[in-house]
Amino acid sequence: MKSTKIFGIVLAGGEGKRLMPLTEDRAKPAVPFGGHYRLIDFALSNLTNSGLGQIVVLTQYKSHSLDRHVSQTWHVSGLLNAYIASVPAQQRLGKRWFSGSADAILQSLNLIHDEKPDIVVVVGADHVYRMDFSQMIDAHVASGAPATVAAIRQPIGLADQFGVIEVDPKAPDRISRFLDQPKHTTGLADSPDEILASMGNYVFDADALIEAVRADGERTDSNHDMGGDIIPYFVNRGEAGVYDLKRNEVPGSTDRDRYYWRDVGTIDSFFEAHQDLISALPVFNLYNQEWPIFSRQLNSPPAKFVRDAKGRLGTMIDSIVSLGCVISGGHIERSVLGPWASIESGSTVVDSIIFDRVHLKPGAVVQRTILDKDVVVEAGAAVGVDRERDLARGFSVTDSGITVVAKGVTVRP
Ligand code: ADQ
Repeated sequence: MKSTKIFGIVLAGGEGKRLMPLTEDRAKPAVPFGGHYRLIDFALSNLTNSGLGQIVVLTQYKSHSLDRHVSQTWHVSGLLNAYIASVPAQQRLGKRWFSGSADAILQSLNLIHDEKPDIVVVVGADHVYRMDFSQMIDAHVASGAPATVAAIRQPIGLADQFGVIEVDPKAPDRISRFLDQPKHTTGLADSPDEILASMGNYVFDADALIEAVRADGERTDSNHDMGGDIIPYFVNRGEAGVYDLKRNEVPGSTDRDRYYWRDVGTIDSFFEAHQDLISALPVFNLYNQEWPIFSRQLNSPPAKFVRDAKGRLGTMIDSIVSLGCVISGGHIERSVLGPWASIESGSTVVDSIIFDRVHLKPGAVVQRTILDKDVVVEAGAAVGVDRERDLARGFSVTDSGITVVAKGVTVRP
């Protein structure tokens, strides 16, 4: 019997405007997350743990650090023709960039033709979750639908951020209506405060996907988006199935994180997803060894907590600290530190997220703040404690009071 051949496409070309300034210099899937990960590691870990061997990452916007991360971290064995390849926009259909995620696939059809898969799995690159795609593929094949959309229940107040799925109660596995980021919608029959949201992950019969993106490419009234145009195309033909994440059993998951999925598209949701990592009983468990989240291997010494010259302790509680950090007489609380942070005497980091190589000089204070790579906080300087002052210094501050300091900036007293 011929085995089913599966090809994975990761859509990684989004700009991530709402994550500014973290996306000023990098594509959203390359934004650091949880210490030494990057957002794309979640999608790629899920796909590889699900057994996919041939995966392309379609990039476009400020893709340099993303390309470098994919090539340095995700080099898989060439045996059995397994690969994860980052593919930049190549202008194969004329001198234009991708106009949307469906156009990215249309312009990359040569990659599908090369492999001749039966099934194509298409996923976004900016969510934090665990999912076994092999189970979704089995459900897709069993349903007979040419397209299947992964879905999760979300609060109705967030409906305008998602593709919202409606099903006919008589055929609950088929999508009857799909509304892309609707302003108004009604809740689920069994739960009026919730909607069924598309996770932006899809399984297609390869020939049906090819036909759909080609037909979409001919249209002048399309934005050429997967969620906005391709999924409605299948729904209008009665050919779109839905797969609720609730059906997915990921090895090693607990009841707490079995149904965990976060779109980290805004600074607030990015911040909250970090809080989900660091409690004693984490809402999202990075330590599940049966379904590892892979990332780059740092060539670095371990983290170190030491007394400073005056005997003040270097301490940390409810936090994650990456390799290469040195905490000398400083205190870290409810925070996530990326690699090679240097936290000097008497400085404190509370409720914050710190990216690679940040340096806090003696007596610095960081609260409810995200510090991008290579930020230096000068001795005695404070950030995240006075909103007006942070705004006056050119930092971003969200409505909920999270300050973000861009890459390489020096914070002065
Ligand atoms: P959005 O995330 O708003 O909604 P979109 O901006 O198309 O949709 O991004 C989807 C993925 O495609 C992201 O990973 C992004 O990086 C990538 N992408 C965007 N433009 C691209 C381009 N030109 N080239 C390559 N890649 C590109 C989607 C779905 C919704 C669903 C939410 C879940 O459209 O239906 O509810 O995800 O968060």
